[in-house]
Amino acid sequence: MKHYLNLDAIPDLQSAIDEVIDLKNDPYAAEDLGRQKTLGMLFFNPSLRTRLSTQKAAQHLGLKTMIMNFSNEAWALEFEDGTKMNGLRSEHIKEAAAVVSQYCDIVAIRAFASLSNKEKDEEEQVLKCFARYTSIPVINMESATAHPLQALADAVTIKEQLFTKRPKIVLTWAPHPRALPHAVGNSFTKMVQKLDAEFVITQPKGYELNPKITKNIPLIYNQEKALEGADFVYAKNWCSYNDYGKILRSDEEWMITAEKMKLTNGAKFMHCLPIRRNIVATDDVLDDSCSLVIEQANNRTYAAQWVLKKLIENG
Ligand code: AN0
Ligand code: CP
Repeated sequence: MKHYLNLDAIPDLQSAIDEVIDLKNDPYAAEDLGRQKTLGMLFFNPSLRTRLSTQKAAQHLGLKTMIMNFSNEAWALEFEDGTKMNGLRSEHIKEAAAVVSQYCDIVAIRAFASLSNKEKDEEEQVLKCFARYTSIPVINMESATAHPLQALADAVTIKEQLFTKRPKIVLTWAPHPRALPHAVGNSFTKMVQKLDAEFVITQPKGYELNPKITKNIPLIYNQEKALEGADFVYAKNWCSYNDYGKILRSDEEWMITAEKMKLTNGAKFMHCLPIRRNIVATDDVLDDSCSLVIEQANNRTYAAQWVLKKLIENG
């Protein structure tokens, strides 16, 4: 594994899940592995879980961390080639990436979708430019189109429920007042396709995800029908992909409630967090023992630790 830019970097998801669980059972087992090495973490957007869990993962491996917020601390970066830099952007990615490579042994980057320009977002300019101009491994901490650390943690959380039968997993769109990216939905969808599970997506018309990612997956526009017999309900909002970046509707009918959970096979409730209570899901769902959201966040540490360990071992 050279970089961790998306789930394709994982050679075998089942073994990765097992190895993440091993790390969770003995987090400090490889405490010397990262000694005298530094992880740089660059944020172009806010974070709670990704920042703290990745830092915690680094601590377990004896890695030092350096953190920088590009939204308010660093120089604004230029990513285009050959531009005359007479605007607001003070530094080019070519220098910035080369400099970061000198201070750090691994660099992790969070750079969300703009949601205003689909082509640009799909180019993954920030992540790809770092991968191109650094000489060190790059980790995706949520880019324009993918959140592979979240998806690996979610895979582990599902595995921990020890299902003896093939589970039914439902990814359901849920309302949100702001336009949110597709990254979590994309990576969750890609990940579940590698599990032995029945998988269904449910959403209102107009909220279809990128068809290249959802091809062959049953899409049911009736949420209550989709929830029938579910073992896992994964809720997430995303904005329109076809009418890129738009909120088409925000009706409460799609919120996950305790009533709706009764349609399932006693399903576990999952969400990547942060979640807006009584918008995406009601208090009685989040406060019920069916909710796995806190354990999902816990597993972020060991998913990140697995990625860091692989990159150090290979490097
Ligand atoms: C982000 C998103 O939906 O991609 C981050 C989730 C991990 N969520 C928000 O911006 C609320
Ligand atoms: N789930 C997740 O990535 O959370 P943060 O945005 O708080 O990092």
